[in-house]
Amino acid sequence: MDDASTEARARAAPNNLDAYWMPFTANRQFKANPRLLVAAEGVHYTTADGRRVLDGTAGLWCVNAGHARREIADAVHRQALELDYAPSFQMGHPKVFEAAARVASLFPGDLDHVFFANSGSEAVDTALKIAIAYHRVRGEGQRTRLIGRERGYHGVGFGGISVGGISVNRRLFGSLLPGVDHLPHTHDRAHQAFSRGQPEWGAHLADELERIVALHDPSTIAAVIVEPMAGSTGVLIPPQGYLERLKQICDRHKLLLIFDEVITGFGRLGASFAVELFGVQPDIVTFAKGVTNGTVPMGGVVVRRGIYEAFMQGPEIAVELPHGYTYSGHPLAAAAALATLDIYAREDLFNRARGLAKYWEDAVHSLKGLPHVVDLRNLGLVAGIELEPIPGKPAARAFDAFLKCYERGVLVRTTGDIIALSPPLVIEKPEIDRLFGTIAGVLKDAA
Ligand code: PXG
Repeated sequence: MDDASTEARARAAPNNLDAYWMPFTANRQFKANPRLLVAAEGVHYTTADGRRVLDGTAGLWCVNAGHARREIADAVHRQALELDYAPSFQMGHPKVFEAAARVASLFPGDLDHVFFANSGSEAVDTALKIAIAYHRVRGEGQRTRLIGRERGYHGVGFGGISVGGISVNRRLFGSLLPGVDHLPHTHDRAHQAFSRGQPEWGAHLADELERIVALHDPSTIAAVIVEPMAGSTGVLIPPQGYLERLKQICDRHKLLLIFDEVITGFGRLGASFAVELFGVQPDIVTFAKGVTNGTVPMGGVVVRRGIYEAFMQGPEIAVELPHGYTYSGHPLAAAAALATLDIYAREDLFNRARGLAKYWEDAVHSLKGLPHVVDLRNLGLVAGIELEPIPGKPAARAFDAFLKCYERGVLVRTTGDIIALSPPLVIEKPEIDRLFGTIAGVLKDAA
């Protein structure tokens, strides 16, 4: 290629949407009609055509303290100048130790050791590997099976899609991990529709774990992984007593219980984590997203002390867990995490979310009776609005609502025919009114 055409291509690049293969996006639809965000502040985005859009989704469930927080931006900037990168293997830097201690301090009991990754998917892979390896180092290497749940989302690594239960995320990708089974999901509209908070019906669905355990024999099972509240699949709220029962069955058979708190962590449910909200203590917790307020990629795994200690044996110079990432505990992510945790504490944002949850719940359920609304669900600052699918066109009704809301200045997320909402925890009541007022208008106009 000659110089002139290279230059021409470079000049054209800013307006060329072709090269970027967008994740989890209808690429052709998007590129024909792009939705570009160019700035953000507080609970609003600014679009490329200069419109302000209310962020009903905290980005992708991650910007819990609201956008453009100066303290976080300054901390990241300072860190990049002071120590841009430090090797994560066999070397350390102060902020990653501090970040681990600060994350651990949000958990009760002996959930007190933290392994860092760079995303929720990596956190899930890490948790599954630790669970299997834990049994192995204790001399129970036959415990290799993993139990997930239908409609579960645990990111997109092979481990995550194997234990995950969303079939469209699995079907293109071959045979996945062997030795995986799934619990049934906990959602049943016939018994639960329009529940406020946790549905009363469904705790017994945890007993399905007994059936699975009997089938495979408990001595072959390493761990059970669930989202305490399933987010991506369309906001499935755990029935009252369900998680408690799951925990009892895991304890009875010595299965590790993993809570995937990538979405539910850092105040989303009106508590630090679902562990705190439900008072159920798993053995391993994954987190990501809100740990840095979405500013710098970071994820991680919190484990009980006994799990960490099980690995701390053998020669002292031996690597105890052959696992980790170049960017585990990256200095910029650690700096962002510390600044983010400071904001959460200083502004008491988890309690703020709890305080707003009732207002939010009433706003969610004000949509009852609108055209095609077949269910409404809520917990903390999360909502699921389930719409009747257009016959023969699954997901089309919700996607249309997403586009119309965006045109009217409100960003929502959809999955199938469910609208999922999860605003920054700093949202104000008039903004909640605007969010639901806009959705109500769109649903009425589309009818
Ligand atoms: N576990 C859970 C419970 C998640 O929700 C992941 C793992 C994976 O995280 P990463 O950082 O690898 O994407 C997630 C991610 C949505 C949506 O709109 C949800 C997620 C990601 C993108 C969109 O529901 N959750």
